[in-house]
Amino acid sequence: TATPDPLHRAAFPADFTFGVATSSFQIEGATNADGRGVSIWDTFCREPGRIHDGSTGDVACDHYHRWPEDLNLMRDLGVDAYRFSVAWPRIQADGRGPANTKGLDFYDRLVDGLLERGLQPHMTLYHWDLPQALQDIGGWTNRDVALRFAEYARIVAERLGGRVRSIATLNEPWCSSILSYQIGEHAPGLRDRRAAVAAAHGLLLGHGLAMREMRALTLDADLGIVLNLNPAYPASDRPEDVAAARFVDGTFNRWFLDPILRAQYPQDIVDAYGADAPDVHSGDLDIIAAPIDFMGVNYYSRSVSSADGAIRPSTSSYTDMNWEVYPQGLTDLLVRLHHDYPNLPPIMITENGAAYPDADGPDEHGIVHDPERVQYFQQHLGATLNAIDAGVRVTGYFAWSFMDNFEWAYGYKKRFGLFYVNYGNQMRHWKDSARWYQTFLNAAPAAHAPQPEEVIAAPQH
Ligand code: GBH
Repeated sequence: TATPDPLHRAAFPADFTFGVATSSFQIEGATNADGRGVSIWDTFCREPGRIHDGSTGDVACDHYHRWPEDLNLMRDLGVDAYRFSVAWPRIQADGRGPANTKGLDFYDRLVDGLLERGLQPHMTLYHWDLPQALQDIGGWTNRDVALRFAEYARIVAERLGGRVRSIATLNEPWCSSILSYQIGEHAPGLRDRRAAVAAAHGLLLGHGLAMREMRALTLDADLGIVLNLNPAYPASDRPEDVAAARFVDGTFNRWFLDPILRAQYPQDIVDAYGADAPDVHSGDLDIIAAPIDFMGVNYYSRSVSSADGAIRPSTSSYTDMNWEVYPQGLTDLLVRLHHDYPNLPPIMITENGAAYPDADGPDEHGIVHDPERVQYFQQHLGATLNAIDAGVRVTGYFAWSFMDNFEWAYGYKKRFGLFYVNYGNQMRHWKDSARWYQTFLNAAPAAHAPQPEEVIAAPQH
C-alpha cells in the first residue's frame, strides 16, 4: 500500500501524540549515584559472554547528568511527548522498604524539566532493571516480588503521578520472562521454561496489583501496560504451518493479551506448556484483568513460521538486528487487536524503530546520514495511519529511540537513535531521521503553529 507523500502530522488526528522513547538502564549510567542499588542488569553485564561487546551500563549515555541537554534536544526536535522509565533500584535499592528520596528527586526534576519545555511525560515503571536483591529470592517467579512491585508503583505514583500523562506498569513482559528465564539472552540469563512461565505470571500479577494500588490514588494519568507484539504469519496455507504460526502467536501475543483483556490464559498454550503451565491462584486472573486506560504496543517486525521453524522471506530487507522490515505487519496487528479484543482500550504505539550501523558517523557538518531509518519511520507511520483509517483507536506514536543507547545483549554496537551518540565524548548528533521527524512534526495544521504572542513570550533557553 502506498504511503501518502509527503507524510506529515496533519494527516493524523489533531490530538494524536508524537514522541520519542528511552529506558532507564539503556541511557542513564551513574549506576552508583545517590543511593541506587544493584540491578540484575548490572550483575548480568559482569558475567563473561553475556554482552556481545563486553560493555556495561555504568556510563551509557550519561543521561543521569546530561538530562537537561537531552530534554533541550527533544524540545528542538518538536515532539509532544517523552516516554522514559524509572529505575526501581534508584527508588528502593533492595526493592523493598522506604523510598530513597534522592532517587525520586531525579525523576521529579526530569518530569518538571519536561513540563517546563512543554513536553508530556509518559512514565514506565519497569523496563527490566529489577533490584538484584529481589532476583536473589527468585525474581518474578516469587509471588512476593509482585507484591513488592505494587508497593514500588504506589511510591512512584504518589510522588509523580499527578504530573505525568500516562503510567505503564511493565515494558514487554515477554522479554522479562521468556527471553530472560527461558531463552537466557537477557538478565537473569536462565534456561528454564517452567521458571519463565512462572515469571510471566508473576509479572502479570505484579501489573494487576500495581494497577489496583495506583487506581486507589485517583490520578489524572492514564494507566496501562506495554506489550511487545509480534504478528505471526504462516509460511504457507499448509495446516502444519498455520499451526506453527498459531503457536508463535500464542506464546508471544495471546499469552499476555488474553489474561489482561479476557481474564484467561489461552488454552492451546496452557496445554502446550503442560507441566510448565503456571500455578494460578484463585483471584489472580481478576487482578490481572483490571481495566486499563491504554494498551501500549511495541512493534518492530513480524515472524513467519513453518512446521520446520522460522522462515526469512528472501525478498524483504532487514535491519542491523536482522529483523525484517514489514510495515504491513503493524497495520495487520492493530486491526487484529481491534477485532479480537472487545475490551481493548485505545492503543499507544510506545515503541517502533530500527537499528542501522550508521557506520560513517557524523559528516563534516556533524550530521549522520541514515536513509534506511528515515524510510522505516515513514513506512511505519503510514502503516499506523492505515490502521486509524480502518477504525482502530490509536492515540500516539513513540519512536524508539530518542538516541543511540545500550542495546541489551548487543551492547553499544546496535544503534536505534534519532540522535547519534559519540560514546567517546558523549556528544549527541542529529541524524537525518531526526531532521525528517522534525519536519514531519512541524508541517502541522495552523492550529499547531506558534501564535505571534507565544513567539514574543518564548522563554530564553
Ligand atoms: C524493545 O525490545 C525494548 O523495549 C527496548 O528496550 C529495546 O532497546 C528495543 O526494543 C530494541 O531491541 O521473532 O523470535 O526474532 C524489543 C524486543 C524485538 C523481542 C523483536 C522480540 C523478535 C523475536 N523484541 N523480537 S523473534
